[in-house]
Amino acid sequence: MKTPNESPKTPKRNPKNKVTANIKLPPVKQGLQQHLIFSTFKTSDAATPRDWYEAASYTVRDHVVERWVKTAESYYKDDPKRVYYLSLEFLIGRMLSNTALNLGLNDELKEGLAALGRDLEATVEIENDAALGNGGLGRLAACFLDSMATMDIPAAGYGIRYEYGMFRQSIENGQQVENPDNWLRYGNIWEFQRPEAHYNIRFYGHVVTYPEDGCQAQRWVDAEHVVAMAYDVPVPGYGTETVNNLRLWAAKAAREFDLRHFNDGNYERAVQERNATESISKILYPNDVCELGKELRLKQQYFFVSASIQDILRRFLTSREIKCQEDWKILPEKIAIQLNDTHPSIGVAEMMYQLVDEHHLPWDFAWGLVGKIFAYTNHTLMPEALETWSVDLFGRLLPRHLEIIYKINHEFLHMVNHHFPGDVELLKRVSIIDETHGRRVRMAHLAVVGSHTVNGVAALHSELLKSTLFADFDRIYPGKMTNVTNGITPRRWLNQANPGLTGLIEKAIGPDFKKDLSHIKKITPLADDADFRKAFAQVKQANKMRLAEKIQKVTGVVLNPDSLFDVQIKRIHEYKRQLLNVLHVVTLYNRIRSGEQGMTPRTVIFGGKAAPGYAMAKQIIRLINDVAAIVNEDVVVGDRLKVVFYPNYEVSAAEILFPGSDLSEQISTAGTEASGTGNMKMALNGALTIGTLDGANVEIKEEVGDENIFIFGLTTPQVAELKANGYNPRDYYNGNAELKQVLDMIASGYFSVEEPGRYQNIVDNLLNNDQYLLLADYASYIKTQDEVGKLYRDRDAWIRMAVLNVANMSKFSSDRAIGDYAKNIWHVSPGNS
Ligand code: B0W
Repeated sequence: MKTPNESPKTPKRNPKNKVTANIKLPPVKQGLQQHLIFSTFKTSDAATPRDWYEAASYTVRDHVVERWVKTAESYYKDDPKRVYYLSLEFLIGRMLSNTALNLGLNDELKEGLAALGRDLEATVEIENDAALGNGGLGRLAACFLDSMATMDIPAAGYGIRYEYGMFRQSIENGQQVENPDNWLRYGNIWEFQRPEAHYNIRFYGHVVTYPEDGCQAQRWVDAEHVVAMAYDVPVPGYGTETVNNLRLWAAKAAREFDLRHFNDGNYERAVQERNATESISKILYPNDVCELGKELRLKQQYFFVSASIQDILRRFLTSREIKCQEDWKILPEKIAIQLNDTHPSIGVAEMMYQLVDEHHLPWDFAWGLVGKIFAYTNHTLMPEALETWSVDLFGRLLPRHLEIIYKINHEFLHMVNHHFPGDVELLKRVSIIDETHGRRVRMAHLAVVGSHTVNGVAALHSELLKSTLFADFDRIYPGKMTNVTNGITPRRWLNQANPGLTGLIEKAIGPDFKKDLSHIKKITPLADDADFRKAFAQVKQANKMRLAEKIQKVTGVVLNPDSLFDVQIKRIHEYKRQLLNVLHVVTLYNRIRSGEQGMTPRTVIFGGKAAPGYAMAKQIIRLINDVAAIVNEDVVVGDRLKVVFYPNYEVSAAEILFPGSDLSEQISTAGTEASGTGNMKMALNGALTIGTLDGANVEIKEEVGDENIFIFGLTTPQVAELKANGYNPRDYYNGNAELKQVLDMIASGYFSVEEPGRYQNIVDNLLNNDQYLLLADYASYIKTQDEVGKLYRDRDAWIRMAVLNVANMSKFSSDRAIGDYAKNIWHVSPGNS
């Protein structure tokens, strides 16, 4: 049997032709010189910094390609079970520095560049971030790729090669302005176009029924075609030869589609249609945690999922002979597919489509396979993030898939009815089709029904999934819901971002922690070693100076590096409560203005993007900037308080911000942040957390100990109780003089004299609604911040706590998270390739 639509012909392999057997690469310095001439066509006199970046990238790339080919060959030969991570987002950031680090080439590259009169840091800075993601969910996918390669798991990522990634944020007159992220303007050395790996993706058309083997079969006809073309990006593991693949799909117009109009002489129309088709992979939607019902977005999802599943099946089929139905049985032993949120959950229907319509397997048999292949990760409980699509739109775009979903739903509801007879309300609640809001397809329900395992991303979140969002499903499928707490890759977030701290730890306990973070625990006794604490403090100070320099360069604000660097960097969202942080800033400002002495000097740094259509989030950015303008200019304040909004927060900025932070703000309303991963990056870089008992903060507290973290605010049950009993924010406003003063100032236009009513809506919202309970948590937050300020003055005690935070971070390595997925969900063993 052969995969339909398959155009790539996988060449027959002859093991004697191994190209990798005798490759010998020149030393890095020589590679740089050669690539400068042969790849960039420049002499060293004429070379620009970009030419040097390119020469360095080509040089490092040669090394990665060598291992990449070997890995691909070994996977082909050994035919292990493969893990496929499907994600609409991969926030991978810069490639050169990370690849050099993972391949162990950093020192050689630094020396090679230095010998040629170039600086490594300046060279890597030329590279644009690959910002193919919004925030935590996309960065998690990138960290997971790093861990899977590092742990020698035969895995691949699949996503979209957006021509424009996450918008670039600039701040003009205090307001967010979105600019296109033309990251591919100068080409991308790290991707390999694979013209031979392309698939037809279909949209629209209709379904016809025809007889087949005495039954009725369906066929999707008259569809429009788009071509998905592969671009491959290497994913090198750390301290291993393994280099996995990230395959990103770009939309290309199908050739015959164009020619029709060209032949009619209607060139313009042909070009327009080509552009419309190719727009599928044009932009990443900047839409973190909020529903977006755009047709193009559904097209994006189906486009990349269909291409990926066709590719997965093509690979499965070319590695074995499939003659009969029986031969398909091993499919779940050979592939595991992880759905990164509901965005790729159409994959459940697409797999059925491929198996039943294209490969002519019986429905029940195919459904049996699907149920062993897919697993789904949920990343949020926010109702506004739960994807649904109108049945009309869905049926127009993917008529056959809608039929398939109806059939899946029919059989699912039948099963539920069998186990819970007569519970009509239950059937309504769990149906994949929501009949109560104008007939919509609930993608989360499709994902749950089609997956063998569903996981949340932190212990609390997974418990809440079971008790709220998926409570019915937990009854229907006992044991299907589980937890895998998120993690971060220590390669990028410690080794690469914080070479100072890495060097210090390595000197103390040796290099093992770099490959296996559990070794970092060995620094625990050094928290009581005065010399170590001193060295630790020096590293932190140097990182703060580096950050202060960068901030001065991008914002013009001069910082006092001896002040407490209090940092909140993440997407701007009401539930993350950047506003609560602002209320604290204004409280401090008022205390300074009222003559209070002896306060700990602070620099409060914010960073993050607001979705362009999220008016309240944009208002919050503006308020931060307006407050900063007043506070930073006030001579009474001096350098006791500074406020900074760091523009265009992205992965490369994060690499400077995390190591330079003293205090990590993780202050979401309890029960709203699924996990958070910035909280882990901060603590690993020696910042102390001020946070609520939310998301992974709960587990960070467990690891570092109650005495090494600042916890405040209502717990999840308390939040629920307060809301149930009728929360009245005005009670808190009237009962707290400092809070009242702060809100009155903001409402009266103190920070917006040219437009006094500018923030009336923010204050009205807090006083009349306050969905995220800022006012209820204010007093506790302020009190805890006061303790933070006090403790910071005892620098030695502070550093001791910071050391203990670093020492206890091993749970939050993405290697641990991937170990959990491998063992409990994918059933693959690390290093079995
Ligand atoms: C991201 C994007 C979109 C969208 O574009 O529509 C919708 C939802 C998300 C999203 N991101 N949902 N949850 C997240 C974040 O995921 C990370 C990684 O698990 C968690 O640490 C965060 O708590 C969660 O908000």
